[in-house]
Amino acid sequence: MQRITITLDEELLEVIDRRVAEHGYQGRSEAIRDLLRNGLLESEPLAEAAPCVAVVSYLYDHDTRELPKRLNQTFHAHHDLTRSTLHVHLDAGHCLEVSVLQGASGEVVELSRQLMAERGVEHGHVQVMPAPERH
Ligand code: NI
Repeated sequence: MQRITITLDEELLEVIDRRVAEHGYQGRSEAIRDLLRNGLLESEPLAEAAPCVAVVSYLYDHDTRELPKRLNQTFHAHHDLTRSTLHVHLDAGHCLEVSVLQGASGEVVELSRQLMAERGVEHGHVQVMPAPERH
């Protein structure tokens, strides 16, 4: 085990200290180690060809120019990867969508990035899980 020094702002330290107390950690080091492990695991990508399923969620402003149309076109262009999309009209102008994608990891990740990069799409999040091949 090695000891390192990191610099964090007060605000972040307060969040970490709350987490230490709430989760019953022995100290800050243990909590930070856990957070680092989770963060590093999450970013460990699957092989491009590996079959996966993904949950993509995002919020958008319905009135952003042509956005609903552009999203719809993107999904149709990749209908082979799209299993289902849940659309919630949050209020008069905002929509929340949750899409389930399935296919080769490389293509699924590419499509989810394309969706989240659309102008007007906010709070994009994607969770990729290994899955068996589609039958
Ligand atoms: Ni809507």
